[in-house]
Amino acid sequence: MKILQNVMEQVISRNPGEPEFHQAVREVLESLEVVAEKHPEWVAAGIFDRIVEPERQIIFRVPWVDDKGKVHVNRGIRIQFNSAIGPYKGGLRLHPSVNTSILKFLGFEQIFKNSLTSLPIGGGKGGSDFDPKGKSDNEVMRFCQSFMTELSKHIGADTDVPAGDIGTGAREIGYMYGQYKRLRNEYTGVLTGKGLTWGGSLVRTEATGYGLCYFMDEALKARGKSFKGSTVVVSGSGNVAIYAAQKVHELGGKVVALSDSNGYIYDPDGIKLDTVKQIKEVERKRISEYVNIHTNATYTEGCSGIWSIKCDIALPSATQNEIDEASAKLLVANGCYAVGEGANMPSTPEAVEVFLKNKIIYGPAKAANAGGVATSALEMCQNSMRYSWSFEEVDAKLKEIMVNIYRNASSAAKEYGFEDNLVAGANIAGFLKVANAMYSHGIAY
Ligand code: NDP
Ligand code: 2IT
Repeated sequence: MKILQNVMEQVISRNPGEPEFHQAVREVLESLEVVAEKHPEWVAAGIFDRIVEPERQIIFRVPWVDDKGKVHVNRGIRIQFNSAIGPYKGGLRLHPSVNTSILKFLGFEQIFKNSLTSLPIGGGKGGSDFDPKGKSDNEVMRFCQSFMTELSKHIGADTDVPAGDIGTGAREIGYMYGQYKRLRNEYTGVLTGKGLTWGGSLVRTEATGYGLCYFMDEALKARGKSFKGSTVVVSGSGNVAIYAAQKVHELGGKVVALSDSNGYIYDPDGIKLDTVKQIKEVERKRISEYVNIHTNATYTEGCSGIWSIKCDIALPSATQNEIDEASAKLLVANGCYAVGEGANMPSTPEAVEVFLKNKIIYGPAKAANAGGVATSALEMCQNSMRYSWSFEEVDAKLKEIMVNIYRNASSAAKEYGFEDNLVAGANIAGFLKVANAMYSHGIAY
C-alpha cells in the first residue's frame, strides 16, 4: 500500500485494541490501492478517509431481569457505518464476544457486501454481549424488549433496518419487532427476518446458505467443476450452515461434517439434516446429540479439528477467523479445491494467502454470503409494496443476484489486473458504487 497507507495508519491509531476491525479494513484498502491510483479525485475528496470512519456509533445500556429476579446489565451497540446508497442495513449479533471491534469489522464489510447485491442498502451492524445460550424464552424476551427500547430511537424503515446474525433468529426478531411496534405504534418494515405471518419474506430463512451455494456453483462452473458428487465440510450448525448443507444436498454433493463451538460431528454417510434441525432449531441443544441418533457418526471435541476432514469443498459458516494458516494448509494438502465463506471473515489473512497461492476457488464472505442481506432487501421491497412474492419468485431473484455478484466480482478482478482473485474483485466492485455516491453527495461541513 502506498496512497492508502496513511488511511490504514489513521484507522489503527484512532481505533486502538480493535484487531478485527483493522484486519477487515486492511484487506479492503490493499485491494483499493489500484482504484486510488485511477481516481485521484476520490483521494482528494477524502473518500477513503471517510469510508473507514462510521457515520454514527450508538452504545447503550441494556438492563434486564432474569427469572429469579436478578438484574443484569449488557451493552447494546449499533454501528451506522455508511448510508451513501441506502438506509443502514445489517444484522444484530448476540454473543458474549461482541464488542466494538467485531461490530465495526462487520459493519465495514457490510457496506461493500450490500453494494454488491445491487440493491439500495447502506452498511450497518449491531448487537450485544448478551448470551442467549441457556436463557429461558422469557429471559430472552425481556432482554430483546430492553434492547429495542433504546434501539427504537435510532432505527426506522427508511433509516436503519436491522436483522438476524449469530444468536439472533426468528424468536429474537419477533420479540424485538413486537416491542418496536408497541413503542412507535407503527407496522413497518423496520426489521427483516420477520415471521411469515407478520411481514417476513419466503426464502429469507434459507437465503444465506442457498445464496452461498448459488455463488459457489457459478464459481465452480467457471473452473469446470460442480457440487455434483463432491464431499463437503460445513462448519457451524446455525442458520447459515444448515441451509447451505441443504442446498449442497439438492445440488448433488454430500455434506459429511458440521460443528458448533464445542466440537464437530462426522457422518461418512452424509449428515441427516432433519435430525440437525430438530436438535438445533427446535430443541436448541448441542450438535454432539447427533451421534446418539446416528451411531455411524462420530463426535470430536474442539471445533477447529473439522478442517482436518478430507473434502473437495469447504464452506466455513460459523464465525470470524475460524480457519487459520495451518487449517488452510491442511485443507489444501487433503485435496480441497474450493472454499466458500458463509460466515463473515472466517479465514485469517494468512489462510486467504494460502488459498490464493494454491489457486483454490475461493469465494470471499462479502460476495459469497450476500444472499442473506439481498433477500432482506427483497423483504423490505415487499413490505413497501404491502405484497408478498412466492417462494419460487424470491428464490429466482436470489439466484440471479448471486450469479451477478460472481460475474461482477470476477470482471472487476480482471479489469483491475487481479484475474481469478475474487477477494480483490469483490472489494473493488462493492466499493465503486459507494464511492461514486459519496462523491456525488459532496462533503458535509
Ligand atoms: P447462528 O447463531 O444461527 O449459528 C452460529 C453457529 O456458529 C453455531 O453453530 C455456533 O455454535 C457457531 N459459532 C458461533 N460463534 C462461534 C465461535 N466463537 N466459535 C465456534 N463456533 C461458533 O448464526 P448464523 O448461522 O446466522 O451465522 C453464522 C455466520 O454467518 C456468522 O459469521 C454470521 O455473521 C454470518 N452470516 C449470517 C447471515 C444470516 O443471514 N444469518 C448472513 C451472512 C453472514 P454455538 O451454538 O456453539 O455457539
Ligand atoms: O452478515 C450479514 O449479512 C447478515 N447477518 C444479514 C444482514 C441482513 O440485514 O439481512
